[in-house]
Amino acid sequence: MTTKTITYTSTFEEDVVKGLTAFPKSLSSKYFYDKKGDKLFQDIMAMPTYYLTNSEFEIISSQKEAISASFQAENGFDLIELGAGDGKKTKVLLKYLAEQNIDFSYLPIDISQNVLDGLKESVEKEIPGIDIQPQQGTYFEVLEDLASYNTRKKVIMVLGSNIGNLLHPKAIEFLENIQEGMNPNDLVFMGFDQKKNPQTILDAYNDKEGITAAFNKNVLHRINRELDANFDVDEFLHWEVYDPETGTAKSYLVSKKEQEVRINKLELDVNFKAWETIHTEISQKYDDAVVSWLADEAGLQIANQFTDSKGFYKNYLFKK
Ligand code: AVJ
Repeated sequence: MTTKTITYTSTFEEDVVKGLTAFPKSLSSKYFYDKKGDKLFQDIMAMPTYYLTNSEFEIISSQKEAISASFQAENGFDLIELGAGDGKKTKVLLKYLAEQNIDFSYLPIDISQNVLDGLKESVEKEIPGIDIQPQQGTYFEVLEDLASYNTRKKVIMVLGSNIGNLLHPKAIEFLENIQEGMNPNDLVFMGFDQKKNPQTILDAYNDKEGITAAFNKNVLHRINRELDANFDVDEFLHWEVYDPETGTAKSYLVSKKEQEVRINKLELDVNFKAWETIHTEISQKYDDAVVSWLADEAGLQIANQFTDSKGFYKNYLFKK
């Protein structure tokens, strides 16, 4: 018998093989974000039904004074943002800090140099004189680096309820990793989408325009493009469920029929039974009890919290 061995040249390839040969099948939501996916996520953030953006924008806009006051330190501070994106919400805070002549530097961290270049340009244009020092790399590489050479107070900021893509054990690991890079006076400022009317949550992930469906299905287009595959994307259905007991929203792609997909670059044939699923994303919703449990497990404490007028969303401030 001869066995052909193919060497996977990226973790994307490895993860696709693992996810599509497992039962049940899954693909990680981190692979949503190629150029097309980034654009679709921007479109999602602009939809009124995707309330998370407006809620967090409201919190930052209406409570910037109190938020800034909690960040301040005698020798100033470094505001380190993980996963900065287009910075729409962050800029409100940056503008306020700059207007108040508060001593701080802004260090956005992103894996994409492209994103960082665009952000730097727009921040410098809108907030002249700001000290912005983009750091390219994964969160942990950069946080480790900063912990080793940085002495002034750090405020680590993660907006957008991005932590919600992680199951609780991974979320604890993420918080713990951040905690390990913190000095005693450092803070974490992080957004957590809250449990609410389940219908509101379903509507946020199941818009009639089909933008979220396109975002979810983009991972199949991406496999087609990058791995020379032949997914018939229209033969998959975007399906969202929300469990109000656990607070977990889950996204699936459901095969509408029995079908076979060829992924040439991986020399892989994938069979789908009719109505077989690919799990693609979790978007966890929280309450105070769960957040304080996560914090406790990670060696952090809730120092303060800020919420919007509807109580849809909270930004927590954690200390060590
Ligand atoms: C960027 C992970 C916070 O889960 O709400 C939006 C991504 N997925 N619509 C979320 C997303 C579907 C979003 N996060």
